Amino acid sequence: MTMAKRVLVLNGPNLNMLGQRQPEIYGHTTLAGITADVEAAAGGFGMEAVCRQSNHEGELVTWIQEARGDFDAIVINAAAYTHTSVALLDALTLFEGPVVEVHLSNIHRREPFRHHSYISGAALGMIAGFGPVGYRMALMALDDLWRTGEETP
Ligand code: CA2
Repeated sequence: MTMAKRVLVLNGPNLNMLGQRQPEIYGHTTLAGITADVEAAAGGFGMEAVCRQSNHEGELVTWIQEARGDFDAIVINAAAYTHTSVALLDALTLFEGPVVEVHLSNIHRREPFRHHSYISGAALGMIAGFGPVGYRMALMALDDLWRTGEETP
């Protein structure tokens, strides 16, 4: 029997506030709701998802470093660190498996400072603008990648 692929799902600063503020941008779903949905969806794909959130850049960097050899892929919504963090880019670049970047909102419809992502340079692809379902879409992309072995250039 093949081992279930292990996916580390990381959420960055302030995403623990989901569902409590700015529902017009981020919706009514809480982080606990997203986590439950991701874990269930991962099970459906025969994967195991481990979800973590931190408000601290260094903690996210450490978790990415520790993921090497332990996880097969990383799904990450780095939140505001998306637009500032070379440290996260470097850590994700060192990770040997696929990285999928997720954003709840369409960052390209928002303020210009949100249009640039440092971490996209380490990601296979980015999903933005579809709210919480974006995490499930990321798992679907990984499932397809692992079943076909095909990466889009
Ligand atoms: O759209 C996304 O997922 C973002 O990564 C969310 C970040 C933002 O800085 C990025 O530009 C796009 C912000 C997360 C803040 O989460 C909140 C949750 C509830 C209330 C207020 C903020």
